[in-house]
Amino acid sequence: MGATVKYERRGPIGVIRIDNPPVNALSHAVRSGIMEALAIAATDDSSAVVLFCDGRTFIAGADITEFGKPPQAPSLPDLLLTLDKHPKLTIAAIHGTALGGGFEVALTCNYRMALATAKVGLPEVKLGLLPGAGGTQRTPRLAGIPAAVDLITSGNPINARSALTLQLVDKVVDENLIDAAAAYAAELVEQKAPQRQASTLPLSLTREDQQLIEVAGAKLLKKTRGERAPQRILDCLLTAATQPFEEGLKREREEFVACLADPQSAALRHMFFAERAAGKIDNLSQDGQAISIATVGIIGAGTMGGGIAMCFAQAGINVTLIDMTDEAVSQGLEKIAKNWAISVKRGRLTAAQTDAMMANITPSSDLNDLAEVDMVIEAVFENLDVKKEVFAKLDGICKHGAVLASNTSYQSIDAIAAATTRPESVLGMHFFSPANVMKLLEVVRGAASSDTVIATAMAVGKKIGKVSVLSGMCYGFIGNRMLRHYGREAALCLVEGSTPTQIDSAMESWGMAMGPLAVSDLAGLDIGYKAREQLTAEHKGDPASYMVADRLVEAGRLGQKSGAGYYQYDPETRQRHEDSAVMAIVTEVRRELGITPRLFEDDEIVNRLTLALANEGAKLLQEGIAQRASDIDVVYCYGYGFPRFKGGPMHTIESMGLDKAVTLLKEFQNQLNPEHWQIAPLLTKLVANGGQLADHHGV
Ligand code: 3H9
Repeated sequence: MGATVKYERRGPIGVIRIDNPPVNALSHAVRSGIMEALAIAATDDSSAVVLFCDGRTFIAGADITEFGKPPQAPSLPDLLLTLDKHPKLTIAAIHGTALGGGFEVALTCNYRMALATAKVGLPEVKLGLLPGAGGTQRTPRLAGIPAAVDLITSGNPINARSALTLQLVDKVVDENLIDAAAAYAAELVEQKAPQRQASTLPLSLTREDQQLIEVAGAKLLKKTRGERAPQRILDCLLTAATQPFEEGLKREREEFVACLADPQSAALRHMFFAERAAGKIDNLSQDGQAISIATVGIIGAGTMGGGIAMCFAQAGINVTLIDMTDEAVSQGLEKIAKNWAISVKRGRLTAAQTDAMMANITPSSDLNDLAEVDMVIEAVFENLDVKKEVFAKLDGICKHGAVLASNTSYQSIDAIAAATTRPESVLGMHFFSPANVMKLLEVVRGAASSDTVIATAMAVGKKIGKVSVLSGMCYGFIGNRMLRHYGREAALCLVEGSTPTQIDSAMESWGMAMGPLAVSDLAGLDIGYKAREQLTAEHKGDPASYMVADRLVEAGRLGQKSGAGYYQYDPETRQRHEDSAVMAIVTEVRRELGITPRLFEDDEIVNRLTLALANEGAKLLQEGIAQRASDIDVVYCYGYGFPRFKGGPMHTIESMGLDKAVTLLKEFQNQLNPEHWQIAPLLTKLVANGGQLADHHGV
């Protein structure tokens, strides 16, 4: 039967035991092994069969690495057909996470027992897929349409007790799962319990269910911004409620195959592996072991420092939150309390939980209180001299071995480290605003940063729920360095003839969470303005790319906070509206620059903005600033609202074809400012060699 599946006996009960680390995915070997074991159990003298997994979890789904490869029999649907019609009573014994195809195996068994700590779910939608082995047909038959809509369109797992309430699980135990499952099987045999098949349970469509599906469809359309899998799931659920089981299975199969062939699923599967790869650091030396972090000092109790403090306190790590004065730090604490109170109001946290989290934060206005902390994160004003001063002080205060991190967005980690006598302990930890919400953390390696501090920052990032990406040192690190090129092209499209509405709508229809000019308004146009004031003319770049923004600020239009920026904002709803005053400024700038406005196609806007990002991304990869192309995709999807179903800027050009991307870049180079469109040599090299970005390692 192979190494991954064994069939054994516990007295009268047959046990199919799966052992395919790390997550018991349903690889070809596992499917074949279960098929063989079912055949033996069908003819031996066992009275019932228990399906059980070794290791940390029940089956966590189909083997995602097999998607896109030639199919190998038995397929999961064929295996489940055999399981459904098995002559013996079948029981799934669930621990860890029964997900996707794994949960579909369990749903096909006659009964399900779970450990209280287990979770079950159908997360396929997060991979641009739908449950393709009966999940959309069996779930509503067991739990009803409303629960099935929720479970399958959200993809979020539920715990064992909720699954029990929904009748997706029949029994929950606290310990000794395999013993309890064998005893449960014996008891069911003793009671002559029927071989209950979810496939034979009745289901009909009530008016309420129909309405619910319609409302869910409309909501999802808005929320998922063009993702196709959620709508396909609703279609399958509708079929489940209106057609016989076999018809439903047929429909589900068709929709699953369509999803699998859809580029959205390829992008989402790329992101699944990209997120996991991002946490791995290439070439880490032997001594690069993460140290344990129990206490953290955060300097700066403003929006950023406060948000970072929340992340640590939520993860149960003690925080000393510092600001210049007691008053400033209490204001920071008040804001944190307010944010958590909103979460309590929305039912996401309990008051007891927020009390405990608040108790993890100790306020202080004395840097000396950081003498014993394991890690310090500085989040003060974005000014190199101020940061250097803080680090010089920390050098005299903090214990040996403490990790000293700066939350800078742009400043040189090397210059900051040079202010201390221990540059090996210094690195960048760049959080994104609002830090308690945004999942991205850029871990920035300075020239002297030790492998230990890098490994520690990556590990602590995971602990506080961030997706951490390693970046080398350059101005703006990975994300903001690329963003300059994206922002430049948005501004240039505007002066060349487009409008704020066309630019933002083009990018939003393509899938961005928010268009670039609306994002600038949200962040505050004064921020870029002040940053430019500190730059030389050369660093500021092409004046055409910031003249409109400068004039908006000078006219008092700072963005949403002043009620107007690239748009006029409704004070009540914050809805944006076009404003003729903005177009008057744009017209004036066009005249000064001698530009005759031309008509824009949305495609040009999308191509210019995404290729500007990807071209700079390729340069970062070539310079070794990013470890791998997929890390850049993680940065963009988690830090900049890039749609996951497009897979990030690097996946976007990889999937359009690097040759086509280079052809477009050459066109831009010929038609637009060639200085802006210097093609990354890595891209031309890969096109010449027929190579892929995914194969190139930046370090
Ligand atoms: C499906 O089932 C379709 C069916 O309906 C229909 C079929 C016809 N396959 O996340 P971790 C790897 S679609 C292959 O770090 P954790 C993962 O890449 C599937 N590999 O651990 C990583 O590898 P590495 C529906 C997989 O403890 C390692 O395992 N199921 C799979 O934080 C550890 O993973 C899902 O979408 C897989 N299915 O979390 C569940 N899963 O060490 C996807 C994991 O080389 N999985 N790997 O980087 C998960 O959500 C999490 O992995 C899980 C564990 C919660 C299980």
